[in-house]
Amino acid sequence: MESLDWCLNQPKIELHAHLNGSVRDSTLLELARALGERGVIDFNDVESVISKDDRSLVECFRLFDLIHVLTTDHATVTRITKEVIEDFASENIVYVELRTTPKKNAVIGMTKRSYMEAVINGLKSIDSVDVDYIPSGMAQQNSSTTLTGDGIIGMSNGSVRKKIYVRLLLSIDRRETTAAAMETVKLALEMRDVGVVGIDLSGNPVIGEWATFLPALKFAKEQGLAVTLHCGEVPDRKEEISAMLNFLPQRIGHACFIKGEERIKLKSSKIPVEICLTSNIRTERFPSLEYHHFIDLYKSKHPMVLCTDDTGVFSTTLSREYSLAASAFGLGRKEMFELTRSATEFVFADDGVKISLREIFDAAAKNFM
Ligand code: 6MZ
Repeated sequence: MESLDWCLNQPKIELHAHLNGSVRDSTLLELARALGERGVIDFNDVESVISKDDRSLVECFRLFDLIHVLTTDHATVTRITKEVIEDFASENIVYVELRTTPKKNAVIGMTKRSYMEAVINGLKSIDSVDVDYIPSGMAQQNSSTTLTGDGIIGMSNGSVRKKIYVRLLLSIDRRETTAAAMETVKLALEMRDVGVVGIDLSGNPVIGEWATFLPALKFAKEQGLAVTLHCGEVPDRKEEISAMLNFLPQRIGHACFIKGEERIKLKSSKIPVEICLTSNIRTERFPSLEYHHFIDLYKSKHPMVLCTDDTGVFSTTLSREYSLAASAFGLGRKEMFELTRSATEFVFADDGVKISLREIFDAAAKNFM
């Protein structure tokens, strides 16, 4: 296995990370204990669910419902956003697209907008690293900083701080109606000035119909938002996969069960694929990595990037995903560096960010290849 340390140190790009799936276990347990003490939940039941290591896709979605009970209030959403971004920055992720499903909860006065404002407050509250989430042209330039090549900022006072670019994707949950999906897209459009760059379609892949989400996704595309779709996550979805590929999203996630004609269509479309190895193995999409479609896509030079999906739920990190790919598919350092660097070309942020990311990887190349 390529040393985890090396994978930890190389600059990385994360494009498929769900906020509530990336919460630290320690935070979930703390929140569960507090709700247990108030008699809202039975802590012992919840503790065993959170601490369990491998879970089927069905169990996984039950866990998400439980996590949402624990996290869905404004202060907690702010807290988990802060922690998740700090965790990503600590493993030298220089650019992350964090996705989350805006939620409503009338009892506590939460609207989709106030949920997202809580996320933004989380980004604002981070002081251990520089967080760039405001798109170019709207950012306050900090003239006292210079790039040193690995996502690290050299300050004029001599101290060294990390910098992470954060952009947000709003997720439509497959349980939602057309109207709810449209509300999410409209919110995304209103929040472009605070770093929202696109829309994701996710949620339990055996629920919901493509036709329900299509009007909102079309509208998003027409309005210039980028779209990524969870596509081919479960078997026997030929029609849906075909319709999704015809839609020409800017990226797709998973793509585990794209076979035959659709596989050919995917390859000729060059739509980049977000690959989540541990998630796919834990949810039993493949018996082992040997059967994973990573290697087929990689050998045919299809655009792709390694991602975590849910670092909390699947107990992984992006560094670990690179280390796994190295050992399972024989990637060397140069290949891993190039794999993450190539994602620069399909991030949803504007060209200014792409130029900065290219500079970061160019400067880091001498140390990592
Ligand atoms: C499909 C997934 C997912 O949005 O509440 N989510 N959807 N497949 C997956 N692979 C296992 N992992 C996470 O984060 C949690 C939500 O993200 C989606 C699900 O809708 C889950 O409820 P947010 O921050």
